[in-house]
Amino acid sequence: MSKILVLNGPNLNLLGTRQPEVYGHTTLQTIEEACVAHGRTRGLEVACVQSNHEGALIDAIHAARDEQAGIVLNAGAYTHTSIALHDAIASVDLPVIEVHLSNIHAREPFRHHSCIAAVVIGQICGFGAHSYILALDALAAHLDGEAGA
Ligand code: CA2
Repeated sequence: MSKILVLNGPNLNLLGTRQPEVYGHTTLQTIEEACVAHGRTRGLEVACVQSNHEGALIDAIHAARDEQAGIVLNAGAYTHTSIALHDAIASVDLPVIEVHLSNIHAREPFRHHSCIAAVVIGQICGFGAHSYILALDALAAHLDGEAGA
């Protein structure tokens, strides 16, 4: 079983409590449980980490180098600001899939740019909690060596 890290950034611990019109009603715990369960069906052992701190996210990416075969990352607002996260992803030889609940390209202009897009294998956004499931499927296909995945 390949091990996968599902890593969530700032404020995502508040999911389901505020702004449901943007981020839905599903809590992070429910999303994480769904990732673990869906991962099993794809032969993936999913571990989940959330932090509100940029450095802790970078530490988690570094630690994944020795532990995991890939990362599903929702970097939250750090997506749009963090060159440090870009560099952390570039420094580990792991496939990373960028996910967002919302369609960042249909929102405010400051959300249109992703600092990490150039160093991930792909971006999935706009499907709510299902974005994570789609990302796990994409990562499973990538790890299975499927063409284009
Ligand atoms: O759509 C996404 O998944 C985002 O990564 C979410 C980030 C946002 O800054 C990105 O542009 C897009 C924000 C997460 C904030 O989550 C909240 C959850 C509940 C209440 C308030 C914020």
